[in-house]
Amino acid sequence: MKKKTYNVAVAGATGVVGKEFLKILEERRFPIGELRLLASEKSAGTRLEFMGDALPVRLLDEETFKGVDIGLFSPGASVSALHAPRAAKAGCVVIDNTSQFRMDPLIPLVVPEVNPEAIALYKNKGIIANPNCSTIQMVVALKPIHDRYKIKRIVVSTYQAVSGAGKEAMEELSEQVKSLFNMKEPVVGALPHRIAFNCLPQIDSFLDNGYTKEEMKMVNETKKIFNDDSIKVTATTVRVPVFVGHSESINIETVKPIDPDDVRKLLKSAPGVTVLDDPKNGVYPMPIDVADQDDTFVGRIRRDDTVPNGLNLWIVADNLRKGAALNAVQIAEILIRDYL
Ligand code: 3JN
Repeated sequence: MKKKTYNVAVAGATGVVGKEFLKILEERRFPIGELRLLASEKSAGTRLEFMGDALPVRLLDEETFKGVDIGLFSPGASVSALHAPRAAKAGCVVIDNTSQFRMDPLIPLVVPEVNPEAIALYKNKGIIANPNCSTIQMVVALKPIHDRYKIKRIVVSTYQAVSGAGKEAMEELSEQVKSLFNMKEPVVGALPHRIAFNCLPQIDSFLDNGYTKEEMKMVNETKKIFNDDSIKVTATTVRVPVFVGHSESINIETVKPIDPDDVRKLLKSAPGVTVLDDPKNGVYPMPIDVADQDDTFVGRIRRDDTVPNGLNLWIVADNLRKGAALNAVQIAEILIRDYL
């Protein structure tokens, strides 16, 4: 018989994504039996609010997953590496928000609007991977275009909010702005350089090929989610002084002739997408409008006539919601509807 409620654990509950998980579970009235909030030693012992109760945050250890149906993980890749397989062994289906398992061929990498069928593969290892935030919003908007026109090549540049780097980076941006207005030297710590009134063309560390790990996540994850190794992707990822909401400037080339009006129509009926595209009246997506919203917003849709079938778009989404917690909860909703 189907369960009425499910026991859920949130690992990394005190982080920015952890807190977003709680907000979204509450908003969407996820049918929770028991909710276990888990964190490292540093944060265990504190309390977080859920549905009007102040729930204790417990230490993430080997015992914590007994009797848990679904684990929503965002504790950092090394913690997931250790605890996700343990949780899965205890019978909990883990939806992991870190990069740890994304490229494991036995573990599905899922965006519900794009490849919900891959969720069935959770049975392989008891783990489902949630893609990187920058990848998620890009594939949500490009999936309908890929299905109709077949995308050959994607050139993407990102403008990523500091919340993607965690609460320390958010505090650092605030503190640096205050310092600069008070003629004090801004303190740099959470990000590689000063972020206030600046742009940093580095997210995560550099690899030998000259790209950052964040850039290569976008390349490799897109191929896996689209199940298409032939699609060419090249990325430049940039941190900008915005608190919430990642933006992306995207150029695509397609096999079939592509028409901007057609794309606008197509995207208007695409799941999880809102088209905001009336540039003459100043209408296009911006992070300040998109923070706290569920959809992926698309604007500035226009032809690139420097190549035979080219198109430019501007895509913005809340990196903590669709880019992380919301995507994972949507996966959990399909899991309980179709599998658990
Ligand atoms: O910086 C951003 O905007 C997104 C950051 C993602 C991130 C940060 C640290 C570690 C990840 C990720 O989700 O890929 C990871 C990781 O899990 O490797």
